[in-house]
Amino acid sequence: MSDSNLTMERALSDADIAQLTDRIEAAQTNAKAIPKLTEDFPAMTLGDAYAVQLQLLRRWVGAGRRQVGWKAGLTSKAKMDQMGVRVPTVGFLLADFFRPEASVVATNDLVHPRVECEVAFVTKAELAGPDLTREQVLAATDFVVPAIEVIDSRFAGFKFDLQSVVADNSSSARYVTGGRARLPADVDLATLGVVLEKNGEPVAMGSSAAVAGHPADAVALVVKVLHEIGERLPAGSFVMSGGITEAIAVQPGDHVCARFQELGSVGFRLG
Ligand code: 0L1
Ligand code: MG
Repeated sequence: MSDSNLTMERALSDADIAQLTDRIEAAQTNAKAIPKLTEDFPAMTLGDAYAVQLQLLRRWVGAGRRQVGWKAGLTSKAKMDQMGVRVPTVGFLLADFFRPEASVVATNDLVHPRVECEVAFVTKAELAGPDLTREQVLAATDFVVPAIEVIDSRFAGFKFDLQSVVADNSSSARYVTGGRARLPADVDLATLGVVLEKNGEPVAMGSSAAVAGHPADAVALVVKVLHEIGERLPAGSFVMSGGITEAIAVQPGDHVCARFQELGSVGFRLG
């Protein structure tokens, strides 16, 4: 990807954006892998990718689905280096992406499910603008809660680039919350440890510091990207602040459990 593709300027026509939205919608709805979008649209920019993501959001909300918030994607340095970016991506979260703790999360409607541990924020005041501080985010936070995100890349063979991932709603698929909701002032969000177990064995571990240095800074970056695409974060939003651990591939029958310091644990089975 050249730097010119990283611009928020649009290069594609409205008809192209509609066609790409059709492709992503079909891939997500039918759990069918597709080639990365830049194969047919090499001029596609980051701005085009967000135009696709927002068109998908408008279509689904127009069809009666409910948005609950946003997520940060590609927050860890390792993922950013891999994709050649310095700013996380965002993806929207719908109420129907939620699955209850201790439930069986189906995989027959997913392509490449992987799980990662995240701290989720629930806000009590609107957040907007390009330069929010950690303190402003924390002041607008009602509570934090532990979560596991099930990400799903819809691209064949995991071959994608930044534009394709962003158009694919930053691989958003499912999320599960549980454990113990806490006030942000009552926990040290900077250094929360978490261990991810699969079938009773630890498979990944990390510290919340892996998420943009501090999960509240990751939320500030989400709001910055939202500002760039003409969106804001209303009070009452649910925000997933980004993967603390690497994403671990899962298959039917697996049981996963994330054990967070201070926030308790959250687990479920894959079906
Ligand atoms: O939540 C995320 O970090 C999104 C990652 C997007 C790329 C991938 O699917 O690995
Ligand atoms: Mg994530």
